[in-house]
Amino acid sequence: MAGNKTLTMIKPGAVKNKHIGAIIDRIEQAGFRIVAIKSLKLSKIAAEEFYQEHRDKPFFGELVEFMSSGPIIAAVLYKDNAVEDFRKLIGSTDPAQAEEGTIRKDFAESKSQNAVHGSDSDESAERECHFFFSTLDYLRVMK
Ligand code: IDP
Ligand code: MG
Repeated sequence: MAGNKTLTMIKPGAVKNKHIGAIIDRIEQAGFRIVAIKSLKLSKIAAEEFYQEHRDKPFFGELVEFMSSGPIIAAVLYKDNAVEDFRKLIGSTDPAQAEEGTIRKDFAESKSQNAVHGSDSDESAERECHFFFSTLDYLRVMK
């Protein structure tokens, strides 16, 4: 059975461009409940740790630089089939390929600076939610 939570980040570019409110509105209007949320700035070490699965990719250095370049919003989102539904809402990694009406189509600047993160599986969602939050931060809403 599909899980009911996913982890999003509003990335530094979208925060800098003052898109936090518009992106959160899209997320809520799509039926997700924001059950934990915070603003923070990732250190380079933290960005490397979060994206460890990509450490051998050619874009890893650029990704870490960007994700640690300014404040982000991290949030746990709650909905049936959360991971898959949220990936649909944000669209393809590259905004040039993203479907009309998706968050990345409307707010991403480029493939690397693509406005938002969304977990890619229930296993990733579990790890990523615990990267930023404790179970205690959202347990009351999930049960
Ligand atoms: P995803 O965010 O859609 O799951 P991933 O393949 O997991 O995409 O890549 C993680 C992040 O790394 C992307 O969101 C994007 O910011 C960056 N990235 C991925 N592919 C490239 C690329 O080819 N060039 C530059 N940055 C990339
Ligand atoms: Mg990914």
